[in-house]
Amino acid sequence: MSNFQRTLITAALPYANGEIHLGHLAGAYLPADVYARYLRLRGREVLFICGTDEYGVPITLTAEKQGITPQELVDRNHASIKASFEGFGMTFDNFSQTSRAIHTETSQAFFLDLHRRGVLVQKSSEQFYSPTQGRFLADRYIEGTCPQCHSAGARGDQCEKCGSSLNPDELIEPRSVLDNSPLEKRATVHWYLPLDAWQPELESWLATHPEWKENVLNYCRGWFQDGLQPRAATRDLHWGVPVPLPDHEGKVFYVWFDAPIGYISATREWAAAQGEPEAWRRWWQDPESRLVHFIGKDNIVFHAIMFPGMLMHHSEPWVLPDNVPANEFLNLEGNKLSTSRGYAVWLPDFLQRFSADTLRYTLARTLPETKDTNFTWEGLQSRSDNELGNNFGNLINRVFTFAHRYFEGRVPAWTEADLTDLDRAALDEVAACRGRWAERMERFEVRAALDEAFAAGQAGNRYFDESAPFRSRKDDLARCGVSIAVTLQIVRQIVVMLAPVVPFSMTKVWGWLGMKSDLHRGGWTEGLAALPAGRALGVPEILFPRLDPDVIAAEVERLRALTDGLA
Ligand code: B3M
Ligand code: ZN
Repeated sequence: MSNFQRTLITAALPYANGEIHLGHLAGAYLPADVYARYLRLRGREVLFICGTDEYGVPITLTAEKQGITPQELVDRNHASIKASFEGFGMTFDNFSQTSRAIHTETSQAFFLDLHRRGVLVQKSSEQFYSPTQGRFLADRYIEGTCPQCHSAGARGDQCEKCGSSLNPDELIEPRSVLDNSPLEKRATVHWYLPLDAWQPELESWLATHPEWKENVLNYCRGWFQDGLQPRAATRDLHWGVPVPLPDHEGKVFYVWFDAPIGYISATREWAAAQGEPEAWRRWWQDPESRLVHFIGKDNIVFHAIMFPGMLMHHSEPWVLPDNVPANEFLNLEGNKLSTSRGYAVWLPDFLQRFSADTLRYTLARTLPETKDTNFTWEGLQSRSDNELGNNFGNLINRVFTFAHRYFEGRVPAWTEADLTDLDRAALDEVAACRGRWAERMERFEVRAALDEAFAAGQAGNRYFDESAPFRSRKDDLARCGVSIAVTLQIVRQIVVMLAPVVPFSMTKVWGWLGMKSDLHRGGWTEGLAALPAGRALGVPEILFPRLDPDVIAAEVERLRALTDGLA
Protein backbone atom coordinates (compact mmCIF):
# COMPACT_ATOMS: atom_id res chain seq x y z
CA MET A 1 0.00 0.00 0.00
CA SER A 2 1.28 3.42 -0.88
CA ASN A 3 1.97 5.97 1.83
CA PHE A 4 1.30 9.04 -0.27
CA GLN A 5 -0.99 11.66 1.18
CA ARG A 6 -3.00 12.18 -1.93
CA THR A 7 -3.40 10.86 -5.44
CA LEU A 8 -4.02 12.90 -8.54
CA ILE A 9 -5.68 10.65 -11.10
CA THR A 10 -5.94 11.61 -14.74
CA ALA A 11 -7.80 9.84 -17.53
CA ALA A 12 -6.71 10.49 -21.14
CA LEU A 13 -8.44 13.57 -22.53
CA PRO A 14 -10.81 12.22 -25.19
CA TYR A 15 -10.75 14.01 -28.55
CA ALA A 16 -13.85 16.16 -28.93
CA ASN A 17 -14.31 14.64 -32.35
CA GLY A 18 -17.08 12.11 -31.69
CA GLU A 19 -18.72 10.03 -29.03
CA ILE A 20 -17.17 7.72 -26.46
CA HIS A 21 -17.27 4.01 -27.30
CA LEU A 22 -16.56 0.82 -25.40
CA GLY A 23 -12.93 0.78 -26.51
CA HIS A 24 -12.30 4.10 -24.80
CA LEU A 25 -14.06 2.93 -21.66
CA ALA A 26 -12.06 -0.29 -21.39
CA GLY A 27 -8.76 1.40 -22.18
CA ALA A 28 -8.76 4.31 -19.78
CA TYR A 29 -12.03 5.56 -18.31
CA LEU A 30 -13.46 2.62 -16.43
CA PRO A 31 -10.14 1.61 -14.82
CA ALA A 32 -9.50 5.22 -13.83
CA ASP A 33 -12.93 5.63 -12.28
CA VAL A 34 -12.75 2.29 -10.48
CA TYR A 35 -9.39 3.23 -9.02
CA ALA A 36 -10.55 6.71 -7.98
CA ARG A 37 -13.61 5.20 -6.34
CA TYR A 38 -11.45 2.57 -4.65
CA LEU A 39 -9.17 5.18 -3.08
CA ARG A 40 -12.12 7.27 -1.90
CA LEU A 41 -13.72 4.14 -0.45
CA ARG A 42 -10.52 3.70 1.54
CA GLY A 43 -10.84 7.27 2.77
CA ARG A 44 -7.86 8.59 0.82
CA GLU A 45 -7.63 11.99 -0.75
CA VAL A 46 -8.18 11.91 -4.51
CA LEU A 47 -8.46 14.44 -7.28
CA PHE A 48 -9.74 13.03 -10.57
CA ILE A 49 -9.11 15.16 -13.64
CA CYS A 50 -10.18 14.91 -17.27
CA GLY A 51 -11.58 17.00 -20.10
CA THR A 52 -11.89 17.04 -23.86
CA ASP A 53 -8.84 17.37 -26.12
CA GLU A 54 -10.04 19.90 -28.64
CA TYR A 55 -7.23 20.66 -31.04
CA GLY A 56 -5.68 18.63 -33.81
CA VAL A 57 -6.32 18.27 -37.50
CA PRO A 58 -9.12 15.66 -37.44
CA ILE A 59 -11.29 18.11 -35.51
CA THR A 60 -10.89 20.84 -38.11
CA LEU A 61 -11.68 18.35 -40.87
CA THR A 62 -14.86 17.19 -39.15
CA ALA A 63 -15.93 20.79 -38.55
CA GLU A 64 -15.34 21.66 -42.19
CA LYS A 65 -17.36 18.64 -43.28
CA GLN A 66 -20.24 19.69 -41.04
CA GLY A 67 -20.00 23.31 -42.10
CA ILE A 68 -19.47 24.63 -38.57
CA THR A 69 -16.52 26.19 -36.79
CA PRO A 70 -14.13 23.96 -34.85
CA GLN A 71 -15.22 25.74 -31.67
CA GLU A 72 -18.87 24.92 -32.32
CA LEU A 73 -17.96 21.31 -32.98
CA VAL A 74 -15.91 20.84 -29.83
CA ASP A 75 -18.41 22.63 -27.60
CA ARG A 76 -21.16 20.38 -28.89
CA ASN A 77 -19.09 17.24 -28.48
CA HIS A 78 -17.82 18.31 -25.09
CA ALA A 79 -21.39 18.63 -23.83
CA SER A 80 -22.46 15.24 -25.13
CA ILE A 81 -19.31 13.42 -23.96
CA LYS A 82 -19.73 14.98 -20.54
CA ALA A 83 -23.35 13.83 -20.38
CA SER A 84 -22.60 10.25 -21.40
CA PHE A 85 -19.72 10.04 -18.92
CA GLU A 86 -22.12 11.16 -16.21
CA GLY A 87 -24.58 8.47 -17.22
CA PHE A 88 -21.77 5.94 -17.01
CA GLY A 89 -20.98 7.05 -13.45
CA MET A 90 -17.61 8.72 -14.02
CA THR A 91 -16.66 10.74 -10.94
CA PHE A 92 -14.37 13.44 -12.32
CA ASP A 93 -13.70 16.38 -10.03
CA ASN A 94 -13.31 18.47 -13.15
CA PHE A 95 -14.04 17.78 -16.80
CA SER A 96 -12.55 20.67 -18.72
CA GLN A 97 -11.82 21.67 -22.31
CA THR A 98 -8.45 22.47 -23.86
CA SER A 99 -9.97 25.34 -25.86
CA ARG A 100 -10.62 27.33 -22.67
CA ALA A 101 -8.62 30.44 -21.79
CA ILE A 102 -7.05 28.86 -18.72
CA HIS A 103 -5.49 26.19 -20.91
CA THR A 104 -4.20 28.70 -23.45
CA GLU A 105 -2.57 30.58 -20.61
CA THR A 106 -1.20 27.48 -18.85
CA SER A 107 0.24 25.84 -21.96
CA GLN A 108 1.74 29.07 -23.29
CA ALA A 109 3.44 29.73 -19.94
CA PHE A 110 4.73 26.17 -19.91
CA PHE A 111 6.13 26.55 -23.42
CA LEU A 112 7.75 29.90 -22.61
CA ASP A 113 9.43 28.44 -19.54
CA LEU A 114 11.03 25.69 -21.64
CA HIS A 115 11.86 28.18 -24.35
CA ARG A 116 13.56 30.63 -21.99
CA ARG A 117 15.66 27.89 -20.51
CA GLY A 118 16.88 27.02 -23.97
CA VAL A 119 15.40 23.57 -23.73
CA LEU A 120 13.57 23.64 -27.06
CA VAL A 121 15.42 23.11 -30.32
CA GLN A 122 14.59 25.02 -33.48
CA LYS A 123 14.72 23.25 -36.82
CA SER A 124 13.79 24.07 -40.35
CA SER A 125 12.08 21.51 -42.58
CA GLU A 126 10.32 21.38 -45.92
CA GLN A 127 6.54 21.04 -45.71
CA PHE A 128 3.76 21.03 -48.24
CA TYR A 129 2.34 24.50 -48.85
CA SER A 130 -0.80 25.49 -50.71
CA PRO A 131 -0.18 28.70 -52.68
CA THR A 132 -3.89 29.18 -53.35
CA GLN A 133 -4.76 29.02 -49.66
CA GLY A 134 -1.59 30.62 -48.41
CA ARG A 135 -0.99 27.98 -45.77
CA PHE A 136 1.00 24.91 -44.89
CA LEU A 137 -1.03 21.72 -44.88
CA ALA A 138 -0.94 18.97 -42.29
CA ASP A 139 -0.68 15.37 -43.47
CA ARG A 140 -4.40 14.76 -43.37
CA TYR A 141 -5.12 17.77 -45.53
CA ILE A 142 -3.04 16.27 -48.32
CA GLU A 143 -4.45 13.82 -50.81
CA GLY A 144 -2.94 11.99 -53.73
CA THR A 145 -2.48 8.64 -55.43
CA CYS A 146 -1.31 5.79 -53.19
CA PRO A 147 2.22 4.63 -54.10
CA GLN A 148 1.29 1.08 -52.97
CA CYS A 149 -2.11 0.29 -54.48
CA HIS A 150 -2.35 3.24 -56.89
CA SER A 151 -5.87 4.18 -55.83
CA ALA A 152 -6.77 7.84 -55.79
CA GLY A 153 -7.71 9.68 -52.62
CA ALA A 154 -4.98 8.40 -50.30
CA ARG A 155 -4.26 10.77 -47.43
CA GLY A 156 -0.88 12.14 -46.41
CA ASP A 157 -0.86 9.89 -43.36
CA GLN A 158 -2.61 6.78 -44.64
CA CYS A 159 -4.28 5.06 -47.57
CA GLU A 160 -7.75 3.97 -46.50
CA LYS A 161 -8.00 1.53 -49.41
CA CYS A 162 -4.98 -0.66 -48.71
CA GLY A 163 -4.27 0.49 -45.16
CA SER A 164 -0.61 1.40 -45.74
CA SER A 165 0.61 4.18 -43.53
CA LEU A 166 2.22 6.90 -45.59
CA ASN A 167 4.02 10.17 -45.33
CA PRO A 168 2.96 12.96 -47.68
CA ASP A 169 6.22 12.78 -49.66
CA GLU A 170 5.27 9.35 -50.90
CA LEU A 171 1.98 10.44 -52.46
CA ILE A 172 1.85 10.69 -56.22
CA GLU A 173 0.60 14.16 -57.29
CA PRO A 174 -0.16 15.54 -53.83
CA ARG A 175 -3.05 18.02 -53.70
CA SER A 176 -5.02 19.91 -51.10
CA VAL A 177 -8.06 18.15 -49.70
CA LEU A 178 -9.75 21.52 -49.38
CA ASP A 179 -9.63 22.89 -52.93
CA ASN A 180 -7.78 20.23 -54.87
CA SER A 181 -4.99 22.69 -55.71
CA PRO A 182 -1.48 21.40 -56.40
CA LEU A 183 1.03 21.82 -53.59
CA GLU A 184 4.62 22.91 -53.36
CA LYS A 185 7.36 22.36 -50.80
CA ARG A 186 8.43 25.32 -48.66
CA ALA A 187 10.77 25.66 -45.74
CA THR A 188 9.21 26.23 -42.34
CA VAL A 189 10.73 26.59 -38.88
CA HIS A 190 9.51 24.71 -35.81
CA TRP A 191 10.34 24.08 -32.18
CA TYR A 192 11.14 20.56 -31.08
CA LEU A 193 11.35 18.69 -27.79
CA PRO A 194 14.83 17.09 -27.83
CA LEU A 195 13.74 13.65 -26.66
CA ASP A 196 16.98 12.24 -28.05
CA ALA A 197 18.99 14.37 -25.63
CA TRP A 198 16.63 13.53 -22.77
CA GLN A 199 16.83 9.79 -23.28
CA PRO A 200 19.53 8.95 -20.66
CA GLU A 201 17.66 10.88 -17.98
CA LEU A 202 14.33 9.34 -18.93
CA GLU A 203 15.83 5.88 -18.90
CA SER A 204 17.26 6.26 -15.43
CA TRP A 205 14.00 7.69 -14.15
CA LEU A 206 12.02 4.77 -15.61
CA ALA A 207 14.47 2.36 -14.04
CA THR A 208 13.16 3.56 -10.67
CA HIS A 209 9.73 2.12 -11.58
CA PRO A 210 10.17 -1.62 -11.98
CA GLU A 211 6.69 -2.01 -10.46
CA TRP A 212 4.94 -0.62 -13.56
CA LYS A 213 2.89 -2.94 -15.71
CA GLU A 214 4.97 -5.19 -17.91
CA ASN A 215 3.23 -4.10 -21.13
CA VAL A 216 3.99 -0.45 -20.40
CA LEU A 217 7.65 -1.08 -19.56
CA ASN A 218 8.02 -3.17 -22.69
CA TYR A 219 6.80 -0.40 -24.96
CA CYS A 220 9.18 2.03 -23.30
CA ARG A 221 12.13 -0.34 -23.61
CA GLY A 222 11.33 -0.69 -27.30
CA TRP A 223 11.44 3.07 -27.91
CA PHE A 224 14.65 3.46 -25.95
CA GLN A 225 16.19 0.67 -27.99
CA ASP A 226 15.25 2.37 -31.27
CA GLY A 227 16.54 5.67 -29.87
CA LEU A 228 14.17 8.56 -29.11
CA GLN A 229 13.70 11.19 -31.81
CA PRO A 230 13.07 14.92 -31.37
CA ARG A 231 9.36 15.64 -31.43
CA ALA A 232 7.76 18.77 -32.86
CA ALA A 233 6.08 21.02 -30.30
CA THR A 234 4.66 23.41 -32.90
CA ARG A 235 2.76 23.13 -36.19
CA ASP A 236 1.63 25.36 -39.05
CA LEU A 237 -2.09 25.41 -38.32
CA HIS A 238 -4.75 27.88 -37.30
CA TRP A 239 -6.72 25.74 -34.86
CA GLY A 240 -4.66 25.33 -31.71
CA VAL A 241 -2.95 27.27 -28.94
CA PRO A 242 -0.96 30.06 -30.64
CA VAL A 243 2.80 29.93 -30.15
CA PRO A 244 3.46 32.92 -27.85
CA LEU A 245 6.57 34.22 -29.60
CA PRO A 246 7.10 37.13 -31.96
CA ASP A 247 7.12 36.24 -35.68
CA HIS A 248 5.22 33.02 -35.15
CA GLU A 249 2.00 33.92 -36.92
CA GLY A 250 0.11 30.89 -38.16
CA LYS A 251 1.86 28.57 -35.74
CA VAL A 252 0.19 26.71 -32.91
CA PHE A 253 1.23 23.99 -30.49
CA TYR A 254 1.28 20.44 -31.74
CA VAL A 255 -1.79 18.86 -30.12
CA TRP A 256 0.32 16.33 -28.21
CA PHE A 257 2.40 19.14 -26.74
CA ASP A 258 -0.54 20.97 -25.22
CA ALA A 259 -2.86 18.03 -24.42
CA PRO A 260 -0.98 16.65 -21.39
CA ILE A 261 -0.62 20.20 -20.06
CA GLY A 262 -4.42 20.08 -20.18
CA TYR A 263 -4.30 18.00 -16.99
CA ILE A 264 -2.60 20.93 -15.27
CA SER A 265 -4.99 23.49 -16.73
CA ALA A 266 -7.98 21.43 -15.61
CA THR A 267 -6.54 21.20 -12.09
CA ARG A 268 -6.03 24.96 -12.02
CA GLU A 269 -9.57 25.47 -13.20
CA TRP A 270 -10.79 23.15 -10.42
CA ALA A 271 -8.74 25.07 -7.83
CA ALA A 272 -10.14 28.40 -8.99
CA ALA A 273 -13.68 27.02 -8.75
CA GLN A 274 -12.91 26.01 -5.14
CA GLY A 275 -11.99 29.62 -4.44
CA GLU A 276 -8.38 28.56 -3.83
CA PRO A 277 -6.59 29.41 -7.07
CA GLU A 278 -3.24 28.14 -5.80
CA ALA A 279 -4.56 24.81 -4.50
CA TRP A 280 -3.51 23.06 -7.71
CA ARG A 281 0.10 23.20 -6.54
CA ARG A 282 -0.66 20.77 -3.72
CA TRP A 283 -1.45 18.20 -6.39
CA TRP A 284 1.25 18.96 -8.92
CA GLN A 285 4.18 20.27 -6.96
CA ASP A 286 4.12 18.70 -3.50
CA PRO A 287 6.25 15.53 -3.28
CA GLU A 288 3.62 14.02 -0.98
CA SER A 289 1.29 13.94 -3.95
CA ARG A 290 1.18 11.04 -6.35
CA LEU A 291 0.28 11.30 -10.04
CA VAL A 292 -1.33 8.37 -11.89
CA HIS A 293 -2.20 8.52 -15.61
CA PHE A 294 -4.83 6.12 -16.99
CA ILE A 295 -4.56 5.74 -20.76
CA GLY A 296 -4.81 3.29 -23.64
CA LYS A 297 -1.65 1.74 -25.08
CA ASP A 298 -1.46 4.13 -28.04
CA ASN A 299 -0.83 6.99 -25.60
CA ILE A 300 2.05 5.43 -23.65
CA VAL A 301 4.89 7.26 -25.35
CA PHE A 302 3.32 10.62 -24.55
CA HIS A 303 2.64 9.88 -20.87
CA ALA A 304 5.60 7.75 -19.92
CA ILE A 305 8.25 9.56 -21.97
CA MET A 306 7.36 12.87 -23.58
CA PHE A 307 5.33 14.56 -20.81
CA PRO A 308 7.66 13.43 -17.97
CA GLY A 309 10.53 14.86 -20.03
CA MET A 310 8.67 18.15 -20.35
CA LEU A 311 8.01 18.22 -16.59
CA MET A 312 11.64 17.41 -15.77
CA HIS A 313 13.00 20.24 -17.88
CA HIS A 314 10.63 22.92 -16.67
CA SER A 315 11.92 25.28 -13.98
CA GLU A 316 9.26 24.40 -11.40
CA PRO A 317 9.37 21.25 -9.24
CA TRP A 318 6.72 19.03 -10.86
CA VAL A 319 5.57 15.70 -9.54
CA LEU A 320 6.36 13.00 -12.11
CA PRO A 321 3.92 10.18 -12.83
CA ASP A 322 4.12 7.52 -10.14
CA ASN A 323 2.41 5.08 -12.43
CA VAL A 324 0.98 4.86 -15.95
CA PRO A 325 -1.26 1.80 -15.86
CA ALA A 326 -2.05 1.69 -19.59
CA ASN A 327 -4.39 -0.92 -20.98
CA GLU A 328 -4.25 -2.74 -24.30
CA PHE A 329 -7.20 -2.69 -26.73
CA LEU A 330 -10.71 -4.08 -26.59
CA ASN A 331 -12.01 -5.85 -29.69
CA LEU A 332 -15.66 -6.17 -30.54
CA GLU A 333 -17.17 -9.55 -31.46
CA GLY A 334 -13.72 -10.68 -32.55
CA ASN A 335 -12.96 -7.68 -34.79
CA LYS A 336 -11.03 -4.48 -34.34
CA LEU A 337 -13.14 -1.43 -33.62
CA SER A 338 -13.40 1.04 -36.46
CA THR A 339 -15.04 4.37 -35.82
CA SER A 340 -14.87 5.39 -39.47
CA ARG A 341 -16.93 2.34 -40.46
CA GLY A 342 -19.22 2.68 -37.46
CA TYR A 343 -17.99 -0.64 -36.11
CA ALA A 344 -18.26 0.27 -32.43
CA VAL A 345 -20.71 0.35 -29.57
CA TRP A 346 -21.33 3.95 -28.54
CA LEU A 347 -21.87 4.81 -24.92
CA PRO A 348 -24.97 7.02 -25.32
CA ASP A 349 -26.65 4.32 -27.44
CA PHE A 350 -25.81 1.69 -24.88
CA LEU A 351 -27.15 3.74 -22.00
CA GLN A 352 -30.48 4.20 -23.76
CA ARG A 353 -31.12 0.48 -23.59
CA PHE A 354 -29.11 -0.92 -20.70
CA SER A 355 -27.82 0.10 -17.29
CA ALA A 356 -24.42 1.61 -16.67
CA ASP A 357 -23.69 -0.98 -13.97
CA THR A 358 -24.20 -3.86 -16.39
CA LEU A 359 -21.68 -2.37 -18.77
CA ARG A 360 -19.23 -1.39 -16.03
CA TYR A 361 -19.30 -4.89 -14.61
CA THR A 362 -18.90 -6.66 -17.95
CA LEU A 363 -16.09 -4.41 -19.08
CA ALA A 364 -14.37 -4.66 -15.71
CA ARG A 365 -14.43 -8.46 -16.03
CA THR A 366 -12.81 -8.27 -19.50
CA LEU A 367 -10.46 -5.29 -19.22
CA PRO A 368 -7.48 -5.59 -21.59
CA GLU A 369 -5.08 -5.25 -18.66
CA THR A 370 -2.26 -7.33 -20.08
CA LYS A 371 -3.36 -8.14 -23.62
CA ASP A 372 -6.14 -7.27 -26.07
CA THR A 373 -9.49 -8.74 -25.07
CA ASN A 374 -12.82 -9.24 -26.76
CA PHE A 375 -16.25 -7.83 -25.92
CA THR A 376 -19.27 -9.80 -27.05
CA TRP A 377 -22.95 -9.11 -26.51
CA GLU A 378 -23.50 -12.68 -25.42
CA GLY A 379 -20.74 -12.20 -22.89
CA LEU A 380 -22.57 -9.14 -21.59
CA GLN A 381 -25.76 -11.13 -21.27
CA SER A 382 -24.10 -13.99 -19.48
CA ARG A 383 -22.13 -11.73 -17.10
CA SER A 384 -25.26 -9.79 -16.34
CA ASP A 385 -27.63 -12.74 -15.88
CA ASN A 386 -25.30 -15.33 -14.38
CA GLU A 387 -22.90 -13.23 -12.38
CA LEU A 388 -24.66 -10.02 -11.41
CA GLY A 389 -28.08 -11.68 -11.28
CA ASN A 390 -27.53 -15.25 -10.09
CA ASN A 391 -24.50 -14.76 -7.89
CA PHE A 392 -24.76 -11.30 -6.33
CA GLY A 393 -28.36 -10.25 -6.94
CA ASN A 394 -29.73 -13.57 -5.82
CA LEU A 395 -27.85 -13.56 -2.52
CA ILE A 396 -28.85 -9.99 -1.77
CA ASN A 397 -32.43 -10.61 -2.70
CA ARG A 398 -32.68 -13.82 -0.69
CA VAL A 399 -31.40 -12.38 2.54
CA PHE A 400 -33.45 -9.19 2.47
CA THR A 401 -36.63 -11.01 1.50
CA PHE A 402 -36.06 -13.46 4.33
CA ALA A 403 -35.47 -10.72 6.88
CA HIS A 404 -38.68 -9.02 5.84
CA ARG A 405 -40.73 -12.18 5.87
CA TYR A 406 -39.60 -13.61 9.20
CA PHE A 407 -37.83 -10.87 11.18
CA GLU A 408 -40.01 -7.82 10.65
CA GLY A 409 -37.49 -6.30 8.29
CA ARG A 410 -34.81 -5.96 10.96
CA VAL A 411 -31.34 -7.36 11.56
CA PRO A 412 -32.10 -10.42 13.73
CA ALA A 413 -30.68 -10.67 17.25
CA TRP A 414 -27.22 -12.21 17.34
CA THR A 415 -24.02 -12.06 19.39
CA GLU A 416 -20.47 -13.32 18.90
CA ALA A 417 -21.26 -16.21 21.23
CA ASP A 418 -23.98 -17.46 18.88
CA LEU A 419 -21.60 -18.06 15.99
CA THR A 420 -21.00 -21.66 14.91
CA ASP A 421 -17.94 -22.94 13.09
CA LEU A 422 -19.85 -22.74 9.84
CA ASP A 423 -20.74 -19.09 10.50
CA ARG A 424 -17.17 -18.20 11.39
CA ALA A 425 -15.68 -20.04 8.44
CA ALA A 426 -17.96 -18.16 6.04
CA LEU A 427 -17.17 -14.79 7.60
CA ASP A 428 -13.43 -15.57 7.55
CA GLU A 429 -13.54 -16.66 3.94
CA VAL A 430 -15.24 -13.46 2.88
CA ALA A 431 -12.83 -11.36 4.96
CA ALA A 432 -9.93 -13.10 3.22
CA CYS A 433 -11.46 -12.32 -0.18
CA ARG A 434 -11.79 -8.73 0.88
CA GLY A 435 -8.13 -8.53 1.91
CA ARG A 436 -6.97 -9.96 -1.40
CA TRP A 437 -9.45 -7.76 -3.25
CA ALA A 438 -7.79 -4.67 -1.75
CA GLU A 439 -4.27 -5.90 -2.60
CA ARG A 440 -5.34 -6.39 -6.21
CA MET A 441 -6.95 -2.98 -6.41
CA GLU A 442 -3.77 -1.35 -5.11
CA ARG A 443 -1.97 -2.92 -8.06
CA PHE A 444 -4.57 -1.84 -10.65
CA GLU A 445 -5.63 -5.46 -11.15
CA VAL A 446 -9.34 -4.89 -11.40
CA ARG A 447 -10.09 -8.25 -13.00
CA ALA A 448 -8.29 -10.21 -10.32
CA ALA A 449 -9.95 -8.05 -7.66
CA LEU A 450 -13.34 -8.89 -9.12
CA ASP A 451 -12.49 -12.59 -8.99
CA GLU A 452 -12.26 -12.12 -5.22
CA ALA A 453 -15.58 -10.30 -5.06
CA PHE A 454 -17.13 -13.05 -7.13
CA ALA A 455 -15.68 -15.73 -4.85
CA ALA A 456 -17.13 -13.87 -1.88
CA GLY A 457 -20.55 -13.97 -3.56
CA GLN A 458 -20.22 -17.69 -4.11
CA ALA A 459 -19.14 -18.17 -0.50
CA GLY A 460 -22.18 -16.20 0.61
CA ASN A 461 -24.57 -18.30 -1.47
CA ARG A 462 -22.94 -21.50 -0.30
CA TYR A 463 -23.20 -20.38 3.30
CA PHE A 464 -26.87 -19.52 2.87
CA ASP A 465 -27.59 -22.97 1.44
CA GLU A 466 -25.56 -24.82 4.08
CA SER A 467 -26.72 -22.91 7.12
CA ALA A 468 -30.25 -23.38 5.70
CA PRO A 469 -32.30 -20.66 7.42
CA PHE A 470 -35.24 -21.89 5.38
CA ARG A 471 -35.15 -25.06 7.55
CA SER A 472 -34.18 -23.62 10.92
CA ARG A 473 -36.94 -21.04 10.76
CA LYS A 474 -39.43 -23.85 11.44
CA ASP A 475 -37.87 -25.17 14.68
CA ASP A 476 -35.11 -22.78 15.79
CA LEU A 477 -35.89 -19.17 14.95
CA ALA A 478 -32.92 -17.86 16.97
CA ARG A 479 -30.50 -19.95 14.90
CA CYS A 480 -32.27 -18.91 11.73
CA GLY A 481 -31.81 -15.28 12.81
CA VAL A 482 -28.07 -15.75 13.25
CA SER A 483 -27.80 -17.19 9.72
CA ILE A 484 -29.58 -14.14 8.36
CA ALA A 485 -27.44 -11.75 10.37
CA VAL A 486 -24.26 -13.50 9.16
CA THR A 487 -25.47 -13.37 5.55
CA LEU A 488 -26.25 -9.67 5.89
CA GLN A 489 -22.75 -9.16 7.20
CA ILE A 490 -21.36 -10.99 4.17
CA VAL A 491 -23.53 -8.91 1.87
CA ARG A 492 -22.11 -5.80 3.44
CA GLN A 493 -18.57 -6.93 2.58
CA ILE A 494 -19.63 -7.68 -0.97
CA VAL A 495 -21.21 -4.25 -1.31
CA VAL A 496 -17.90 -2.68 -0.35
CA MET A 497 -16.03 -4.82 -2.90
CA LEU A 498 -18.47 -4.11 -5.71
CA ALA A 499 -18.97 -0.43 -4.96
CA PRO A 500 -16.26 0.90 -7.32
CA VAL A 501 -17.51 -1.23 -10.21
CA VAL A 502 -21.31 -1.21 -9.87
CA PRO A 503 -21.80 1.98 -7.86
CA PHE A 504 -25.43 2.65 -8.71
CA SER A 505 -26.68 -0.73 -7.47
CA MET A 506 -24.42 -0.87 -4.46
CA THR A 507 -25.53 2.57 -3.29
CA LYS A 508 -29.03 1.13 -3.12
CA VAL A 509 -27.99 -1.94 -1.14
CA TRP A 510 -25.96 0.20 1.25
CA GLY A 511 -29.16 2.12 1.90
CA TRP A 512 -31.18 -1.08 2.41
CA LEU A 513 -28.59 -2.10 5.03
CA GLY A 514 -29.55 1.06 6.88
CA MET A 515 -26.10 2.61 6.49
CA LYS A 516 -26.27 6.34 6.98
CA SER A 517 -22.75 7.15 5.79
CA ASP A 518 -21.60 7.63 2.21
CA LEU A 519 -20.48 4.25 0.89
CA HIS A 520 -18.24 5.95 -1.64
CA ARG A 521 -16.30 8.04 0.88
CA GLY A 522 -14.71 5.88 3.53
CA GLY A 523 -17.23 3.02 3.27
CA TRP A 524 -14.43 0.50 3.70
CA THR A 525 -13.98 1.25 7.40
CA GLU A 526 -17.69 1.31 8.14
CA GLY A 527 -18.16 -1.90 6.25
CA LEU A 528 -15.88 -3.64 8.76
CA ALA A 529 -18.10 -3.02 11.78
CA ALA A 530 -20.82 -5.51 12.68
CA LEU A 531 -24.43 -4.72 11.79
CA PRO A 532 -26.28 -3.97 15.01
CA ALA A 533 -29.20 -6.27 15.85
CA GLY A 534 -32.59 -4.66 15.49
CA ARG A 535 -31.63 -2.23 12.75
CA ALA A 536 -34.42 -1.62 10.25
CA LEU A 537 -33.67 -2.84 6.71
CA GLY A 538 -34.86 -1.40 3.42
CA VAL A 539 -37.17 -3.25 1.06
CA PRO A 540 -35.16 -4.83 -1.77
CA GLU A 541 -35.99 -4.52 -5.44
CA ILE A 542 -34.59 -6.50 -8.35
CA LEU A 543 -31.11 -5.10 -8.88
CA PHE A 544 -30.11 -6.82 -12.10
CA PRO A 545 -33.11 -7.65 -14.29
CA ARG A 546 -32.52 -10.34 -16.92
CA LEU A 547 -31.53 -9.00 -20.29
CA ASP A 548 -33.92 -9.64 -23.14
CA PRO A 549 -32.28 -12.15 -25.53
CA ASP A 550 -34.00 -10.52 -28.52
CA VAL A 551 -32.48 -7.17 -27.74
CA ILE A 552 -29.05 -8.80 -27.44
CA ALA A 553 -29.54 -10.68 -30.72
CA ALA A 554 -30.42 -7.43 -32.49
CA GLU A 555 -27.14 -5.87 -31.31
CA VAL A 556 -25.14 -8.86 -32.55
CA GLU A 557 -26.94 -8.63 -35.88
CA ARG A 558 -26.19 -4.93 -36.29
CA LEU A 559 -22.47 -5.56 -35.92
CA ARG A 560 -22.55 -8.64 -38.13
CA ALA A 561 -24.15 -6.63 -40.92
CA LEU A 562 -21.27 -4.17 -40.72
CA THR A 563 -18.60 -6.86 -41.01
CA ASP A 564 -20.49 -8.62 -43.81
CA GLY A 565 -20.49 -5.33 -45.67
CA LEU A 566 -16.70 -5.48 -45.57
CA ALA A 567 -16.24 -8.88 -47.13
N1 B3M B 1 -6.63 12.91 -27.06
C1 B3M B 1 -6.84 10.57 -26.89
C2 B3M B 1 -6.54 9.51 -27.80
O1 B3M B 1 -5.43 9.32 -28.23
C3 B3M B 1 -5.88 11.70 -26.80
C4 B3M B 1 -5.34 11.70 -25.41
C5 B3M B 1 -4.74 12.94 -24.91
S1 B3M B 1 -4.24 12.71 -23.27
C6 B3M B 1 -3.31 14.04 -22.86
O2 B3M B 1 -7.50 8.79 -28.03
ZN1 ZN C 1 -3.17 2.21 -51.07
